[in-house]
Amino acid sequence: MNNRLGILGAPLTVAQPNEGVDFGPGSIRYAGLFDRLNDLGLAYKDYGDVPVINKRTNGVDPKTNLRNLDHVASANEMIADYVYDLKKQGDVPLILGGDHSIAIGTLAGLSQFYSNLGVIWFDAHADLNRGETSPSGNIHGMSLGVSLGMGHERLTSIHGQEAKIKPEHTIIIGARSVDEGERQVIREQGIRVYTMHDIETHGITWVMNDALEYLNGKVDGVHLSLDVDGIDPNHTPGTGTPVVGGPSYREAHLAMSMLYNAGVLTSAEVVEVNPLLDEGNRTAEVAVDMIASLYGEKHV
Ligand code: HAR
Ligand code: MN
Ligand code: MN
Ligand code: MN
Repeated sequence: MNNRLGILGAPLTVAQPNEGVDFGPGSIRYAGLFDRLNDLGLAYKDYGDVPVINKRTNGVDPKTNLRNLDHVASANEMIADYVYDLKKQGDVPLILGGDHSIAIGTLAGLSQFYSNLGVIWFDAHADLNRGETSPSGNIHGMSLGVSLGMGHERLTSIHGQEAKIKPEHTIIIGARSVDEGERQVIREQGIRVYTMHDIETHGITWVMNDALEYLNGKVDGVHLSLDVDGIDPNHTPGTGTPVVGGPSYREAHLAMSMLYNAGVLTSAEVVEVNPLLDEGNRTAEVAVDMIASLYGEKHV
C-alpha cells in the first residue's frame, strides 16, 4: 500500500427519500477538497464517480418493506467493484456519498482485503434496521446491519455471502436516534455505541481514546464511515435526516484529528451531504474540514 488517496464518488440517492444527495460528491469537491489536500502535500487520484443509476420505484414493496431494492442492490454491486479496484491499485480509499447505503458497497469491496476490519460509524443513527424493523423502508437506515450480515439477501450477498465486518469490531459514535429493533441488535450483538450522553459525560477525547483502545490489537484495518448528520445540524444543515443535539463542529473535528494521530485509518467515506437542502455549500465545507483533519491538517 502506498499513501496515495484514491477518491471515488458514489452519488446514490434512492436509498433515502430526498433528491440532491447525488450531488454530494460534486459539492464536496467544489468545497475545496483538492486545495486542502494539496496544502497537506498529499498525493491523491480522483477516480471520478461510480456511474450508479438513480431510479425510484413507486413506494415500498409490501413483501419486504424495502424501497428501491433492485436499484440500491445493483448500485452497491458496482460501488463494491470500484472500491475493490481502487484498493487493488494500492490507494487509500476515500469515498464520497451519496446516501449512507453506499457503505454496503464500500465495505463489501474492502472486505476482500481484511479479515478483521474495524469500523467507526459516526452517525446520529445506528443504521441497523432491516425490512422487518424499519420504520421507513429506506435502505440507508440499514447499511451497517447489512454489512454485519443482517437483512435482505440481495444486499448481504454482494461480493460474497459472508458478513463483511464483525459486531465486536464495530463502533457507533454520536447515536441519538435509534429505533427499537436497532436497540435490540446492539444489545444482542454487543456492538459498542458511544451516545451523545457518553460524549457529554466523558468528553470526545475520552470517547475516541476508549474507542481506539477497544479496537487496538483486534483489527487489521480501520474504516471511518462519517455520516454528516452525525454532527450537530447547526453545522451540517444540508442533510436529509438531521437530528438535533449532536457533537459540535469542534468535537467532530477533534475526533478526526485523533484518528489521524492514531495512524490507524485505512479507509474512509463521507456520506449524506445534500447541497439541495443546504445553506450555500456549508455542509460540504464542513465535510472538507473534517476530511482535512482526518488527513493531518493542523491550524498552526
Ligand atoms: N432509523 C430511521 C430509518 O431507518 C432513520 C434513518 C435515517 N438514516 C440516515 N442514516 N440518515 O444514518 O428509517
Ligand atoms: Mn447513516
Ligand atoms: Mn444518519
Ligand atoms: Mn480544521
